[in-house]
Amino acid sequence: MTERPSTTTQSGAPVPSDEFSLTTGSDGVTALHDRYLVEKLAAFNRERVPERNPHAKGGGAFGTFTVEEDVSRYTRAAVFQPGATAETLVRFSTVAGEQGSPDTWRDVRGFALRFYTAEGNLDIVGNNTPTFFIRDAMKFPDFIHSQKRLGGSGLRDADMQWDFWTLSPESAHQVTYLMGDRGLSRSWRHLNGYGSHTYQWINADGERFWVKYHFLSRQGVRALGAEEAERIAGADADFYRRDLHQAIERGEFPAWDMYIQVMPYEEAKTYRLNPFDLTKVWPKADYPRIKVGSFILNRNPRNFFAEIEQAAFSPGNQVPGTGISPDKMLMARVFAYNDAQRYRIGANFSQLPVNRPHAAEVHTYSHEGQMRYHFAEPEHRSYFPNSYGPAGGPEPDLASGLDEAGWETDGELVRSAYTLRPDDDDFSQAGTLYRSVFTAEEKTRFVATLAGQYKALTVPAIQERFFWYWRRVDADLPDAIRAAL
Ligand code: HDE
Repeated sequence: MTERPSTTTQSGAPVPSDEFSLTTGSDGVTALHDRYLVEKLAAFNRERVPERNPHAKGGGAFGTFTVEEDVSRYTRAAVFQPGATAETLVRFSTVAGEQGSPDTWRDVRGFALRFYTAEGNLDIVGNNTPTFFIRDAMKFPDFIHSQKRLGGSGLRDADMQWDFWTLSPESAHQVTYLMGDRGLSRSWRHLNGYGSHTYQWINADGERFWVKYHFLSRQGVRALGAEEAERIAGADADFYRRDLHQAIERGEFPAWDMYIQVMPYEEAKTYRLNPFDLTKVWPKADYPRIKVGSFILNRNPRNFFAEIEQAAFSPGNQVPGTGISPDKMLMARVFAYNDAQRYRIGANFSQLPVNRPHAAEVHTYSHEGQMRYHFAEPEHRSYFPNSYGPAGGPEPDLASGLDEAGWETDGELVRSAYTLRPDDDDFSQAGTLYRSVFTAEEKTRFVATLAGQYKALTVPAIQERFFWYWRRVDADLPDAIRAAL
């Protein structure tokens, strides 16, 4: 039995007690200079960092990604070369609930995937749905506000949710996913992940391709029933977090197969749908999925707060051979995620072990700022250009890759919706999802869910628009919902 270490202050001095404050006599007054008492209480008051807003409630694990096919004709990214492997981290989450909220509330599930690659961290921060509710970032705060709590009562509100959705018809596709089985995943192991947006891959010859990322669960996609999910929400708010943690403890490592859809660069200009509109999918008949590799999750975090709560994913974390696209949501996310993390965690969040690249080195002229931990050698200059050669610091590598992803762009500055393409509309892909993808049982559950959602509405105008919205998805839905009511 090894000796237990002595408790110390945070500056290392051994402390005499973790039970008694320092007082004058046993019954006297507490001494303000009881540094250990003050330190313990002050640290306690500062334990919480602002939770993610949205995606506050989640969990995750580490694993390994392996390339199993040859997709080098589409990308030069080291992480996607034949036989390459990379450490990964995935954080799963819900969107609307706060940190203590039940895992099994109906919601979209976040699927934030990091590859710690030899060329820097690559983050694909997606959901378990291949689409999203809106297509312009300007509406994002409004969308999230409508899913959270009324300013007056502090209560969540069905009228508010459906007021926003029925006034934003572009949401229909994603809301159809949400009200279907994918809104009640059986666990984080039983859901697929999607990059959702269109991204870009660039090969060694500089040829560009548009791609969509798909991560298909090897455990299958399974759902909870609505009653079961509700019961679990009351019995165990951390049902998913516990499930993943215990599966990995048991050595039951969940795995996902990675596929991409590839659209040749030029085709994006004439494709019948706007290929950058996040509320749309690319029909697999047009762009079949191509297998890339797979990843498993085989290591639980050793410290949940340090490694999961402080994990800072960003769609802006791209590597040579990958990039973003002119998707109005994606371009805004490149700014927003690190902005949120500078606020939530601090200016040097990327220096934390979970956010620091594992396989790539960091050489930068950024320095100082709160909690700076890694620093350059003394002879390293804090400015560039400088005349001190290698010891003076790094120099940019023009052919490196940060700017290679790109596209032609020009035009008058305007605020407007995307230009509509021949097959662009807000409802037809939602109708296809309902009619052709949902099984008969899923359709029945879906209609029952909509009936339940309708019952919670109290404002006539919103009740009316609710039926208008679902009629546009499928003409039979209003009668089916009424029959279920
Ligand atoms: Fe997020 N999103 N988001 N989001 N999102 C955040 O990042 C944001 C969007 C998603 O497990 C925040 O560090 C904007 C789409 C996931 O750490 C924040 C817009 C998709 C997670 C943020 C979007 C997502 C987040 C909250 C509109 C799927 C959890 C704190 C342009 C394709 C990541 C933070 C994790 C988290 C901003 C839209 C998924 C506030 C501005 C679309 C999975 O930065």
